[in-house]
Amino acid sequence: MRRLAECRLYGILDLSYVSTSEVLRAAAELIEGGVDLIQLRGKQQSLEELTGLAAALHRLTFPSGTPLIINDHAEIARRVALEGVHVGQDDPSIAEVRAQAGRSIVIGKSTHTLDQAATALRDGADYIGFGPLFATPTKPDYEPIGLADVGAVQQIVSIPIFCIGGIKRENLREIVAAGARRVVIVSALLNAANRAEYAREVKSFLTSDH
Ligand code: 3NM
Repeated sequence: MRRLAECRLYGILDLSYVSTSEVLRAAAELIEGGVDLIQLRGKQQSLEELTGLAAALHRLTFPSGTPLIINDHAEIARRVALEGVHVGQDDPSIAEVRAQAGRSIVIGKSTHTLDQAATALRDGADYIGFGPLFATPTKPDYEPIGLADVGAVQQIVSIPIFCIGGIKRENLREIVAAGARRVVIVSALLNAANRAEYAREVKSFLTSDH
């Protein structure tokens, strides 16, 4: 299984962009394009439906060595042998998620300020999301934080930091120039005409010298 430290491009299978019947195909395309880490995110689906999807996805991600993370539901980590759980600021604490999963898993936390990033590190997160850098249709009610703290967060947090929010091929250069090493891309990747090619280009940019 790929270690978090090696992960640079994180793709989220957000069920508001891919239908449940398309999600396995989308996952295969992301894996083909070299996405390092995959999350399943479904805000409208039931626990039962997400459990079934997570199990099917895991049969695809596991052999490829790609960690599979479930958004929000530690309960699903009890039922399916996926690799981790991602939680937001209003969700149960990292300690509660670890206890609920009942086994060793990766836990990621969404953070939106330097203070929240430092707190997530102290609380035992394995990685953080940091954003939204730009306005995003995926979380339209979130105020973008811009690039000002992208360099600073790398100085205060020793775990992997995945910048998120409005990231696409066109603005990758400025994000990397601001100090980002890792990114999450949701809509730009899922809406791409060729997802594997899109992922490959982003990954190649992230892993080349600048
Ligand atoms: N979390 P897109 S921003 C799911 O800042 C999510 O915590 C965010 O989607 C955060 O790549 C975001 O389509 C949406 O902008 C990212």
